[in-house]
Amino acid sequence: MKLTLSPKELAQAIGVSESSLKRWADKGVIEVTRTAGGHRRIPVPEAIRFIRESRATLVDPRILGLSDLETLDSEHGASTIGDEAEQLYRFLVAGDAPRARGLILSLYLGGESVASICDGPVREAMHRIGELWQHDPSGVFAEHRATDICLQALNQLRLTLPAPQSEMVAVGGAPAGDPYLLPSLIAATVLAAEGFAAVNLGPDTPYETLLVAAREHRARLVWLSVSSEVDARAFNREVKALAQELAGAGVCVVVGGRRAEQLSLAPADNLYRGHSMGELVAFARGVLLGAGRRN
Ligand code: B12
Repeated sequence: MKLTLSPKELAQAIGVSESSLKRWADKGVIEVTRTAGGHRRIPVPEAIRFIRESRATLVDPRILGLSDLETLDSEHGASTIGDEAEQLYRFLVAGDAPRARGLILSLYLGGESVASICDGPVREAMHRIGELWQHDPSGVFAEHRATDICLQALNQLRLTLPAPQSEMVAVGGAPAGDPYLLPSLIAATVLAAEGFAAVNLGPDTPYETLLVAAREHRARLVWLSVSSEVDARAFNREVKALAQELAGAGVCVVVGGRRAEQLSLAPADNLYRGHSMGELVAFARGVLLGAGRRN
């Protein structure tokens, strides 16, 4: 993917004149950087922000390096609200990675938040895939393949997000023994979209490792995504200890995931449970607001 675009390239990508584009840049509607020779350059994440917010139509996605979008024609794109989960499910079951990635990207460019894409179509499609085969050998194959395609799509989104503006770091992962890759990557992407520098330690992360990483990065938020069966008592003890260790530094610990729904959490001032990525966004905004007030 390209790092920056000239005004002419972005103009061509969204089907407007170069002069309009330069005018918007000079009015500050689009933020530009300048080359050593004084020419305007638009960072790709800024171009994507502009496309999302202005609801511009991307007539030539290849210019931005987003060729997956070209795989979606009117037959394959999601045409009605509520259609997306069904479409994504079909692409994932068929192993059609370019269309699945293209669909997720097109929802994002159309203005949907990362959280709503993941709480909606991604969650629904993956849940359906889990139910369909109930883990017979072909089901496990389909689950692995669908997981990999979603990881590609999420990583692609992550690369289009603006660099974090603040010193706010979030660290997280799934507990030791938990192999699930997707929920923690989703949490990282959602937090990155909120402006955090998100450090995803991924599956199978011991509590001590989370603690070390949170301290090393001076994290303000720690997420824990629990999908696998855990020993409820040990979990409670460990998570409470983690929250207590981090309380002094003002770190907020947010626990969520399929299994977390079934676990009771020991009360602690800085320990929260979230049920969705939408709720994680709400916690993240609270942490950002609190930090703003302190600074
Ligand atoms: C992919 C998959 C696998 C893959 C995982 C690949 C990988 N490396 O990631 C593999 C093949 C390894 C696997 C293995 C198993 N699986 Co499996 N798997 C799935 C599947 C299809 C998708 C999981 C997923 O990625 N979901 C997508 C995410 C986006 O959804 P989510 O986890 O619900 O997350 C949402 C919320 O929970 C929340 N959230 C998540 N994390 C966080 C964190 C925070 C902080 C917050 C606030 C919110 C939050 O937001 C997310 C978005 O809305 C599910 C189906 C399902 N219902 O999810 C079955 C499923 C979870 N698996 C199941 C089973 C039975 C197993 C196995 C036991 C099979 C076996 N016999 O070996 C093993 C157990 C592995 C283990 N050690 O735990 C069952 C569990 C049933 C149950 N009793 O709970 C399910 C539900 C399938 C089914 N319908 O039977 N699985």
